[in-house]
Amino acid sequence: MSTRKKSCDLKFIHVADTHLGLNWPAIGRRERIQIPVYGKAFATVVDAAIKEQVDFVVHAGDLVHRPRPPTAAWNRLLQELPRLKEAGIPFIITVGSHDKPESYFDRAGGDILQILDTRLGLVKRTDIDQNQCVELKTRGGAKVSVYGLGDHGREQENHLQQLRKLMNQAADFSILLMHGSVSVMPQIVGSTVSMETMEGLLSRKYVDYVALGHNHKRWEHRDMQIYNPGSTEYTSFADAPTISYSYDGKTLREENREPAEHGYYLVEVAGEVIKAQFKTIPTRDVRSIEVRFDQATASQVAEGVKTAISRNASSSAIIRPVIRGTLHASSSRGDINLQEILSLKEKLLFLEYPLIGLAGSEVQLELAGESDIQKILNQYLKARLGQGAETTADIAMKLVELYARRSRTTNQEALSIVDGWKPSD
Ligand SMILES: [Mn+2]
Repeated sequence: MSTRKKSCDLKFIHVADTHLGLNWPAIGRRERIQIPVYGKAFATVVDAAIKEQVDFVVHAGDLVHRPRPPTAAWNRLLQELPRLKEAGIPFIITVGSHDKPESYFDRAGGDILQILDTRLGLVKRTDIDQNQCVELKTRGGAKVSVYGLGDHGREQENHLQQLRKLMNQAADFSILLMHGSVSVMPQIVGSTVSMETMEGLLSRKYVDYVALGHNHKRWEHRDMQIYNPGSTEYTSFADAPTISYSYDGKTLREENREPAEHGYYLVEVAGEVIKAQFKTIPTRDVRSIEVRFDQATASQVAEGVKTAISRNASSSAIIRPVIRGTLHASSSRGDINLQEILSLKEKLLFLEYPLIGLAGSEVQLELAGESDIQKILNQYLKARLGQGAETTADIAMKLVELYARRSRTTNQEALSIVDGWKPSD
């Protein structure tokens, strides 16, 4: 809670990273639960907006997972967004890293948020490139300005400075809707702006509330009105909480359990007071199970990991085992019976291939909080190739992403990526 100089009454929802159309993890035919999961979370937010009779909804980007979303995502969007429109609730959104068209072919067709805005009138898209500010008047007569800043990579800070020049204090309540991180966040992902800039915007009352998206874990500033709700559902193990254990060869001990919350903010402004309440949405049961070993033999590692998985086993559990620590000199990484560990998958909804970060093993992966494929690839290539690993990993990732959303132009685009790379020697 905090107080402001201006006074008005309004209520809105702040949501982000709904990733409609994602299929994670790829369980496939065994369980047909994946595709509706993200759509259901989105519907929960729409239900809440209507029930709470909010004045508007702001979405901080990554409405869809792919800029050319599957029909399931379109189906859900065309089912839910008109409900908001009928209830007279504007849906204001900025462009996330996943909403942006990537290939030249897609760019020529316009981004999905633009189509939802100008063709269907279901959203109001705001970003630095057009509609920098969406102005609206609530039923109670309050004037609201929403300044949008989508994902702009390295240009994020520059663009925010440009956007700031457009800001005026004419509205009763102003929101900065941004897809990106702030430098003080514990996990910084992608486009980032400095805390100094944010402080300037808030203390000089250019904006009253900063609505963030992009980082899938919930975060809020202790004193200032900066909020990041995180994704509405788990989109990868990087969003998932970690339960840490230690295993000494006999006993498995729980050391730490991260809290996990996914949802949205219901923000109520009463006079000068802003109250942002986090509302959780039920999610699937997703966890990383980390087991630490010290001088363990390969069979002890398998035993410890199996015990840890069994403790968390259920038919709805989606689990990734993470193995950390050191091996005894008599064992090597190759001796760990991974098939034995993976055989537990029958007891779970999904068991990910174990992530191994054991010191002394052949290729050492320094595991950090985030474990996306680019990072792993980078570390692997660095260990194998040394210099030049980063560029190689970068090109490999671009090709992987390109082929994942294969189109008629994929081969051409792949060739241009490879052509564009000139070895330094
Ligand atoms: Mn996202």
